Amino acid sequence: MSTRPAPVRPLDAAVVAELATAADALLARHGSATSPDLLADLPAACAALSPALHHALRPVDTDDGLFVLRGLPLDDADLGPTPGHWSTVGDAGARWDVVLLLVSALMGTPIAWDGQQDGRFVHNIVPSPGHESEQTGASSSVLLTPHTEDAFHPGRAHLLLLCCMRNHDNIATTAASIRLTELSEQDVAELSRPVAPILPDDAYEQAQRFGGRPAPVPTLFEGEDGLHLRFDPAYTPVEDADETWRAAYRRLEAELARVCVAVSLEPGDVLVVDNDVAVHGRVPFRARYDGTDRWLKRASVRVPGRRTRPAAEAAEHGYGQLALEAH
Ligand SMILES: O=C(O)CCC(=O)C(=O)O
Ligand SMILES: [Fe+2]
Repeated sequence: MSTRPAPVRPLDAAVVAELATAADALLARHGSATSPDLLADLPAACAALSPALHHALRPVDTDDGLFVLRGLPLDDADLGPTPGHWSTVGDAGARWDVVLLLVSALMGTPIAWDGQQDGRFVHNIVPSPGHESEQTGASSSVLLTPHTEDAFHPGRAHLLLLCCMRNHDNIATTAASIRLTELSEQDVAELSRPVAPILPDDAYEQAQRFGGRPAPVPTLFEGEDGLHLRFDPAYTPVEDADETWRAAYRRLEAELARVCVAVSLEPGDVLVVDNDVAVHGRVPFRARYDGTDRWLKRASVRVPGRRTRPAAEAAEHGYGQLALEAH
């Protein structure tokens, strides 16, 4: 794992105050962070924000495929206890849901999934009893292996946003960019062939019930601005693939491990990951289950007009999963 620090975009006091004021006004007007009217109001709210704030939320512009937005003040005492499961969060940290929705809408269009966390646009990532060793955000005791978010789905997000509520034990999110890897031309060509499918992950209720085997998809593909990836080894039946492809896949895994950075998020940090360029994961940790556990809020964003993916993805089915766009 590389010890390079993750790129940080500091927010100045004026921009922080503007974002907080806009979030508070939206929440006051609509009463709840999950209000459909609030979602519909996001483009108008963003249009009223300053050029400085728009500039701060310009596209990801680093080879790391990510940046950390830092400077939003979060007072731990205002938060209340970390919930033990996403389904019991209710309105806890609602102001931060709205901050994250504004940041999302400044960068693109927030999306939600019919079958995940009740269709909420902002997910809560907390360790949950009984889920310790899953490959989902609710786990803790196992390494969450680096993955493209919602890799199985052709409608997956272009950007993944993780906002840190609480992280007393400095548990790192990990991220690795395809742009920093060194792979031979043969390996890139091999991994650009559609050889193995990616199965839906355990966080999706309906997709689990969907019968039939999904089609094989390419792991790597050239887009407008360079190489991109769609990678989720924990849900890829690699053992069914031929040995030449598997060897190339192993070399990709090793390269991603070599360039991987560990980002220990601080309260108020928003990590923005380009989901076409970088994969992300998390180191293992011991959950506390005492109301002081690590707690992240997560949003998924599509960038209208972005052409980074193979045209063939348009023909993939979506497993009955409905992606809902905020506006
Ligand atoms: O807990 C983390 O740092 C990342 C978890 C994750 O993969 C996600 O929320 O998509
Ligand atoms: Fe993830």
